[in-house]
Amino acid sequence: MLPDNSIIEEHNKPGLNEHRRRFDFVASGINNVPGILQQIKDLQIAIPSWALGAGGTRFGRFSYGGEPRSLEEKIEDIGLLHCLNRSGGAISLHIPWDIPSDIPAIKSLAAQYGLRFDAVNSNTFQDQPGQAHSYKFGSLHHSDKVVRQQAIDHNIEVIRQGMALGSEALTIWLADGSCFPGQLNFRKAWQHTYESLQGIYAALPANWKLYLEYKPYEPNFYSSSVADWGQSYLYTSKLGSKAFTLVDLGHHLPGTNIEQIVALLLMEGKLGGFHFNDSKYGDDDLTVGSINPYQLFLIFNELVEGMNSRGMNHATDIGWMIDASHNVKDPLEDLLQSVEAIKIAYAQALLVDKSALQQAQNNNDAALAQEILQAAYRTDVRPLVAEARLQCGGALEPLQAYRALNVRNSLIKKRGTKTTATGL
Ligand SMILES: [Mn+2]
Repeated sequence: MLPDNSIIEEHNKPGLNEHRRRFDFVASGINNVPGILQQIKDLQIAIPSWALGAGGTRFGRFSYGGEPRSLEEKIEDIGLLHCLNRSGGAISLHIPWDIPSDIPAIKSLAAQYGLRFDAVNSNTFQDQPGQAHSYKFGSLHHSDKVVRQQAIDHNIEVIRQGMALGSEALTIWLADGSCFPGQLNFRKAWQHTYESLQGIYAALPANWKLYLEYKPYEPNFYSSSVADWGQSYLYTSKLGSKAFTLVDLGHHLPGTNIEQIVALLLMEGKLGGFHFNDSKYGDDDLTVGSINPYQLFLIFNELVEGMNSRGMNHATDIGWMIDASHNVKDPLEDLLQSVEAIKIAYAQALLVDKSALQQAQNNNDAALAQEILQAAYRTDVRPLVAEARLQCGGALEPLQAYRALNVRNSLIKKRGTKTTATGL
């Protein structure tokens, strides 16, 4: 299924001269090009197993054909993306959608494609067939202890599955909340959620992290039991040193200053990971960088500055994941675009003249600070990202290569037009 390296090389050839011209131009204005290229290469983005099929809305779902029918085929798809862009070397699984039937076989398949297993995700926002108790009124925050215990046990089972695969983190997103005033006692809901999280936390292996994701609304529309970064931070700081807050970019109300949230969580050592996507209104799960690429850059600017100040490893000390859903695009094309947008924002953030910015800040020179940030943001770093990819054996233009190699058609031929991937 994977295109041979020589096929990618052949596809790259016609564009190499132009690439070289563009690369030399941008590189001539940058100090330490090899160091920057290495940092770009090292940043690997985990692809969610649930984003490989067509995403739906509550109104409908329009299949793309050739969607992966099994965990094996999801791994194949991510392997293919990684082969083209050399930047998606990890997979994030959702349990129970992706329970492996043969763990050694799945591990060896992933290794064959150069993929590792990033955070595993639990699911207490749906009822599964045969489940004893319903999550209709929540899971970890539920008023009934029996329901809470069922949700705790599920999360512990997800940890067990993840351990077998070599994952080292659990992501919890709770749909828990209420739709109407008076439905819930906020204090009790908080206490129940906290005690349930303690039960899960106690089952974490020593080298694991727990990521607690927040979201202001949906599916509940009056309150959410982990609604914002402050609430997540309250839980994770009480839980202990293995618990962190996860920032999903779409899980903020319009206009929220996400970069400031990121800076403060980093400062407190509580920023665990990201779910990248973009949004115009709410949890739209659009392609990363498609709506507000400047915000993405500003977030990465805080990340680079904050991680450097704490001596953190950019590639490994934060969980880099995409969480998106594709309604009108080929999901694989969308993921290639999303990964590219992340790498571009990261490369731009690496180019910010940090000492000049600090000086401008110390002098309260707002105009100069803006000039410095936008000088980096307006640099066309695409040749740097492409060069990093080329040096790793990837495609010069992954999306073009994907189309030229007719990947979707061959997937449809192999899997059929009516397949449906599990996911959102
Ligand atoms: Mn998410």
